[in-house]
Amino acid sequence: MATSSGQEESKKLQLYSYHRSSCSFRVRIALNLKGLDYEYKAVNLLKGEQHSPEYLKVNPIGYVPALVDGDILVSDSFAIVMYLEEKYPQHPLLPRDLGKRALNYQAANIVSASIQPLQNLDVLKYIEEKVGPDAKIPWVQKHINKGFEALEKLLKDHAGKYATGDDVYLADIFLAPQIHGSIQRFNLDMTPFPLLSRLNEAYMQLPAFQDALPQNQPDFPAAT
Ligand SMILES: N[C@@H](CCC(=O)N[C@@H](CS)C(=O)NCC(=O)O)C(=O)O
Repeated sequence: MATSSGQEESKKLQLYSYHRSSCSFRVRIALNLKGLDYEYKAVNLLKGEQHSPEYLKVNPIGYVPALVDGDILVSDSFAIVMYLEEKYPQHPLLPRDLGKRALNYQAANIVSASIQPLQNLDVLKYIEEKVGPDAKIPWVQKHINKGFEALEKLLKDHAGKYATGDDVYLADIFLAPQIHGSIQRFNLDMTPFPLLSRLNEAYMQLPAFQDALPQNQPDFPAAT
């Protein structure tokens, strides 16, 4: 039987995720926006579960997220979000206008290709070991600042309530986790980024974004 979201009841989606992972957070937002129910499969990155032989069969590069939809397995948040967009057309994540669509690809890729890879766990461990523990946060902040400066300039003439107008699209799905993590994890000063700060406030009003927050995931550590 198919549900109103187009999902077959017998084939619930499965998402391999880690609560704090910004890449998983993107996919959780997309799933929520599209009203897709899914089973949460926790992969504890701090315990190194992403390197286990079982998980490497799911994603050979050993990163979360990965999505299982029946007999289809997709890894990499960008690929997963595009897959969801094509398979489940409800709540489109891309605008029809080609220029606006390209802007969404560009903003999403600044986050996914030019910011997040430089703050990945593997990279931070390397910097900590080879350069020193004190080098880690300045390194991350330098690269986030560079990306955020570009995003502020890129979006300033296009933003409405959200990054590329008054509807939530792909760019927002990538921006929200990056901004959230930059503040919470890397203590980034957001003063130079008034537009991104305003967008962050707007995202936090939306249930699809709130429900995808790290603290609302089943693998978020319980308070002791
Ligand atoms: N381009 C990939 C990057 C995936 C990625 O870097 N995932 C991080 C969490 S956000 C991870 O699994 N890191 C584990 C590690 O570095 O060992 C995507 O967008 O899914």
